[in-house]
Amino acid sequence: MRSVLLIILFLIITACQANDETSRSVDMYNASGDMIGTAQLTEGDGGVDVKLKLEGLEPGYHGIHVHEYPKCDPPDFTTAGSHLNPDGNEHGLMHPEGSHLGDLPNIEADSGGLVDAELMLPEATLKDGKKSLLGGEGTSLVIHENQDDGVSQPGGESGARIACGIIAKDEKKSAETPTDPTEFNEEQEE
Ligand SMILES: [Cu+2]
Ligand SMILES: [Zn+2]
Repeated sequence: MRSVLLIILFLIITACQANDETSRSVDMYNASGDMIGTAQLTEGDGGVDVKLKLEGLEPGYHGIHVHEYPKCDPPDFTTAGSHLNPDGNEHGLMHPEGSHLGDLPNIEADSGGLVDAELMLPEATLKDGKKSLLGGEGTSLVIHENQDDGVSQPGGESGARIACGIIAKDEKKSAETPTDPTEFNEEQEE
């Protein structure tokens, strides 16, 4: 009897994982590989809600976007690819032919370098589909050195990528240290 119940429980859990994703916790890392906070993603009525709690940023505004690949190799995070853009739009929330699916409003770090913000990705979803943040193996969330001007191509002149977190299809990978720091030299030849 007990094993039957366990099997039923297993089937229920498996079914839930298969097609009904409604949240994701994303650990954010800086270029030195230190964790600087988290982003809580939640499926809402009008898109995906992004709750950010971060520390250790330069005070002021920073661009932030969902990028196309679930790969955050420090220190430059170029492995995250471009902004998530399944519709082939122009970059920028203020662009007349924008915006990328992954474009977000700037975040502001206070004088102590802290960010406590709630943003919205109005067209996105965590469920299946063209506008999913969990399509393929997933995507990533990238924070930039400077403010995103909302119109310049291809990235709003927001400068270097200073932090990155994996929005992984496989939930375990969203909370995994991205890369062994001792591997930097081999991986960052440019
Ligand atoms: Cu970006
Ligand atoms: Zn963009």
